[in-house]
Amino acid sequence: MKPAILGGEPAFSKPQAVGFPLVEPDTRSRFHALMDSAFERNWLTNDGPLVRQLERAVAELHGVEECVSACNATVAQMLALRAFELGGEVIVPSFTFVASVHACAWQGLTPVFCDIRRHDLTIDPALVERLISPRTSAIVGVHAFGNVCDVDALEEIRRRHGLRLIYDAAHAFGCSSGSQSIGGFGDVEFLSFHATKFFSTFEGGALLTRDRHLAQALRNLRNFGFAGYDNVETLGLNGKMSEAAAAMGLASLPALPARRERLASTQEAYRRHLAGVPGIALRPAGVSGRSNYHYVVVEVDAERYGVTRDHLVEALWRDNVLARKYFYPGCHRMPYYASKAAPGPAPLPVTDEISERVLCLSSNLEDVEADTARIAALLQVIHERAEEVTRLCTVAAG
Ligand code: T4K
Repeated sequence: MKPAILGGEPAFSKPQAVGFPLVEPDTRSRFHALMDSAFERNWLTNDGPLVRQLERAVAELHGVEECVSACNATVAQMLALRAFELGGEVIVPSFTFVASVHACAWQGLTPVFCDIRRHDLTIDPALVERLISPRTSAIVGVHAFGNVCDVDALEEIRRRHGLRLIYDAAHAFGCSSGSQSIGGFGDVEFLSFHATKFFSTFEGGALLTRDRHLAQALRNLRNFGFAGYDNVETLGLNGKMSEAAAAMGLASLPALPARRERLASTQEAYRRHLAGVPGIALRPAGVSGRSNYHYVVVEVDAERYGVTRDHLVEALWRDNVLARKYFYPGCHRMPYYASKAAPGPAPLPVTDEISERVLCLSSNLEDVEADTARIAALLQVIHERAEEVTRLCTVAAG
């Protein structure tokens, strides 16, 4: 096999994207039937019957009393922050998708960046403790790639300091800490149902909580602040989910057990095939407990591999393997946040190191065994021809 960057034919004729939507043929036909029912009812949004049905199903699946759907996870997080009327500073990991931080900043809160733990890439409770100041009002933990945060340690910190604790569970649909499902940790957790996620409603998200009063406040906030007809009690916005989005979610639910199994065997196939490639390590899924196996996260040790992570990503794209650098750079290095930090970005050594080393590969492959073998073979050849690959990447960049 000759990598495309060295003049070979691309290893894949079609792009292999990290975010390929997971849509089985049965899911499609169920979706069409549910959409027909919505058209027959002539009820398309505003807390419709499909939305309510989906909320009940997602709550049940996660073992919590309340699920409040939203138009996406970013808005869901904003609703949670607004419901608690937070001010001041929020402690948040820098190693996350920027939405987790933007949602705080949109609410006028100051994000205080915290480093992560190397073994599971989630916020480090020992460091959270050191960042707490009189201005701190909340902690946002992110269940990165489905690894659930150290919920016990964070709960203990929150109690002792009287803070709000919110979990970004965008990656963690159906995941658990030990045997306990996500959904009931902290004050509230929110999911993303974006098209690229394990469970999708095209765009969408949801807030999970055990607190009925909080759930009612969130429902009012997502509907412009209305508490009944003509009665606006709070500063709300439009965060509603449509019936089309809910139809997609309901259509997907029966497919989830098989989808999860398929993703688990995809991870296993990657693990087998990548095992012999020097300097390449598949990060374990489900460090905290049950995983949905959606993100295939690879760590590149550039010294052993011979090619940097960035050059590897560049080479892979030429072969139609559309690897993504989730999450690079750390949010504290993004110009918008770095320029605000005084006297400069906080030192976050683990975030800096990990964000230079990780990449994600597609988990939605047509032929799991053959495709993972081909991707591993490609990584092996790139390693063997490291010098040439690096030279060509450098020339292209210069
Ligand atoms: N917190 C965390 C930890 C998150 O990861 C996210 C979002 C959020 C909060 C916020 O959730 P939402 O507000 O979005 O519900 C994507 C997604 O847009 C974003 O939802 C996701 N995390 C993030 C990790 O990835 P991009 O801009 O990197 O993805 P994009 O659009 O380039 O798609 C990735 C790949 O997927 C593309 O190469 C092509 C493929 N793709 C994508 C779509 C949308 C398809 O094949 N079909 C498609 O329909 O952000």
